[in-house]
Amino acid sequence: MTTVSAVRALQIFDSRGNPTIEAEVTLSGGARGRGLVPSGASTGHHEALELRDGDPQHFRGRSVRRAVGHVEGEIARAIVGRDALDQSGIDAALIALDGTPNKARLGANAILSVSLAIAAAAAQARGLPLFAHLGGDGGTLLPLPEIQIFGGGKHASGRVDVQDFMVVALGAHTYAEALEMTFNVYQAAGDVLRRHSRLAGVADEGGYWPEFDRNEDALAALVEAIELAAYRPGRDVAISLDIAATDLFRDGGYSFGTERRRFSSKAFTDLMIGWVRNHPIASVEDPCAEDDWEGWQRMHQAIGGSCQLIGDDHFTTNLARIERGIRAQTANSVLIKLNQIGTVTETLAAIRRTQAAGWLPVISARSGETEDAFIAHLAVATNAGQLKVGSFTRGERMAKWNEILRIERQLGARARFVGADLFAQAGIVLPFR
Ligand code: 2PG
Ligand code: MG
Repeated sequence: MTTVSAVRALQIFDSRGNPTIEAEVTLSGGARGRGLVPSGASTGHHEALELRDGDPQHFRGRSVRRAVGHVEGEIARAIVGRDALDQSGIDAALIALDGTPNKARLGANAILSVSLAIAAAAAQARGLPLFAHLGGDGGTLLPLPEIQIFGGGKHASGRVDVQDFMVVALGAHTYAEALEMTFNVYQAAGDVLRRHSRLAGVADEGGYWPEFDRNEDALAALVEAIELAAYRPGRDVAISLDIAATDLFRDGGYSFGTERRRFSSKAFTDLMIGWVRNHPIASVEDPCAEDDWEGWQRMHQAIGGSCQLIGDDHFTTNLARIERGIRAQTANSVLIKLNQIGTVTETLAAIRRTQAAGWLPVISARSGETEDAFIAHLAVATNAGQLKVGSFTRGERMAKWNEILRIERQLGARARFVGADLFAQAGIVLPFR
């Protein structure tokens, strides 16, 4: 009943309109599952390879016909006849079939589409929602949302240098309350930008695209929005930043293009440490470039006990890099993105290792997303505790926030929400709480 009988693939389009891949797996009992693959813009160099055709005549080189061909050819031949309940066996077979360390031959997008589709088909065959299939009875924790209010960096033509200005509703007692608080701040932030004539548009993940001359002006505007929504900055609603500093790093130093400022690694970490100390910031992601290990250690020493410090490009959901970070104490949290590593099994291993170290996993979408809500299920299945999906607008973002509401209803009395207590559980004492 759960034997893979067919594997198909399709070139579809992501939230930026770029081609991406969808796989569909059919099982012998008739169950079906789909896997839709997202795509990043501010990508880390250690990510698994996203295979694109590179033909300038089609979609500016971005089509994924070869990846589709790999799924329907080699990959289908390798997994038809296998048991879809054996996710780790199938994922291991896909990794071995590819044969490269970064899935460069078949493409991590091709491999992930199938890995996701296998999980979805197996869940359907078992008659279980995806989170219950992936997490068993133990996955019951609803995530604290990290939601983007302003978008910058590569997602908004670099108009502000910092990529994501987000909020976390620390004062929320339920998931639904966290959404309502975020809605209020998002709406207020629009009012603030319009009032200051700083609204330039909407960035890739649905956050406002602000036109500021200094990055810290955006921080100030966000605090103003929190207050306008009648919340206490820090206590009720805190700030979460993704600096995406790999994109700011060139020739051994960091630069803020909008401010025409350049920094040594030491000067940039000092600036980041100052921001965290002087603003109600609960979480900061990639404040250092991916391989600036010393900068990361300096950051961790200075703020690791009082702020969530997330590695995204720094770790790329890669177990070896996470292990090295745990040994070197460079962070206290790992951003988890399925397509950085390329299979469900490796993603689950990265989450488990993060949790075993007493660190916090944050399950994340990409800037180029699809309508699929797999990551909402992944967050609950693994009790990750946090979910980052971009803003509180646009279908591809809302699909994930809404899916958590459905999961909450399915879980009924078993659903848990611990909200801001997560940080204390990981030994992070937010000074303003
Ligand atoms: C990130 C993500 C989401 P991208 O950097 O965390 O904001 O962006 O998918 O472009 O890497
Ligand atoms: Mg990031």
